[in-house]
Amino acid sequence: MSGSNDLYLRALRGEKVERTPIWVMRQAGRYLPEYRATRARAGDFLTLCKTPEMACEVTLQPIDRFGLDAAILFSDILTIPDAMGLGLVLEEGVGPVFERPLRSAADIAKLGRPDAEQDLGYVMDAVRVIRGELNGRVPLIGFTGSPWTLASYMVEGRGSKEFRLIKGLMFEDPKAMHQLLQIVTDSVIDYLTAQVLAGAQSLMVFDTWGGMLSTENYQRFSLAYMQQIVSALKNDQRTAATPIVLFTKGGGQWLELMAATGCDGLGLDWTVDLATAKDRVGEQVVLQGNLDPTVMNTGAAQVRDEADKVLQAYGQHKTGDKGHIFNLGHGIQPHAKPDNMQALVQQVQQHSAAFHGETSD
Ligand code: 1CP
Repeated sequence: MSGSNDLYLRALRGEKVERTPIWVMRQAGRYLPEYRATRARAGDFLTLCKTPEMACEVTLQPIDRFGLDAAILFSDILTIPDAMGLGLVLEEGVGPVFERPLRSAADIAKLGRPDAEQDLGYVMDAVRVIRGELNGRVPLIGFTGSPWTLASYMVEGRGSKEFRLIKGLMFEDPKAMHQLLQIVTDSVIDYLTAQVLAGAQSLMVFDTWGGMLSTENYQRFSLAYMQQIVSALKNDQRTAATPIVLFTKGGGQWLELMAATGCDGLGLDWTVDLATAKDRVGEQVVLQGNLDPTVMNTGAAQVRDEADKVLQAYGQHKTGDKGHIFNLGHGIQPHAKPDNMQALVQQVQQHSAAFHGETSD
């Protein structure tokens, strides 16, 4: 594939487009043999993230192989806590672990705000190298974790199922919790701004764990800080034109609240009915999603059928609708078959034009 494809950016701006663009969360990852080969060459995951040429190589692998409509920076959400001194390591079979998790209000009080260009310069270097290599082929997405999601890892020290420590902090010492969320938010704003200045053309905020909260606490401890991020970026002329997408996994009941932040798009997980989501907020924001990622572990026929159902659920793009970007409802899993990704991309790229015809109504 050659030339320049800006379909994804046009769709994210709510413009009328000729077909539905597609990219896939975790599109560079362990399901791809070429990713595993580069990771083996790097030695470990963090070296891969911290070596811009290698991060660039794996970012481009799924673009070269499948012809997706956007590239996402290869990095991780945990780079910010790492830069704050928590000591990130990726333990084989466990996942990311912090050597020095936050265990007290005193630990939180000691945190400093990283300098995005200095302390996270390897991320900005990766963005610059990737933009150069892409050479306009497809747009590049930058990203961050949400403050609540980052704070969860910083306090728990690793992935969690019960969120005992972070919720303990939230209920027992809300002042320290807010202090932590504020310094993470300020750091995220600096980080996203630096990514845009380095060349990121859209931004995605992964609120992977916001859905673990009650509605009231979601608003106070997750959404309020994502609101600060959206407002800060929209009020800064350097970042105002860069579209921003919020994704709260498990956040289907809060779409109106999320859309009201002034973000450009919402990521939807697979539990959300796309047709209903379109009725609720489809004239305010672009909707991104939401095929169940486990379908990618089955057969190509199933992938094609389920992809059609997602396209049909959004249905015709009518005047006033902001539009749809195809994605999975969460990251593609290590057991996914690469051939299924090819089938998915082809199905969406070939079948979606029918939903973009002229209709007045
Ligand atoms: O090679 C390996 O073994 C590492 C696996 C891996 C990969 C491929 C990790 C560790 N991170 C990544 C890359 C990554 N992480 C990307 C790259 C770009 C792409 O999408 O292709 C992105 C956007 C992320 C974001 C990320 N990291 C999130 C938010 C999105 C989501 O999936 O909900 C989260 C929660 C993380 C933390 C993380 N990093 C890695 C793992 C295994 C985890 C999950 C840990 C857990 O909670 O159990």
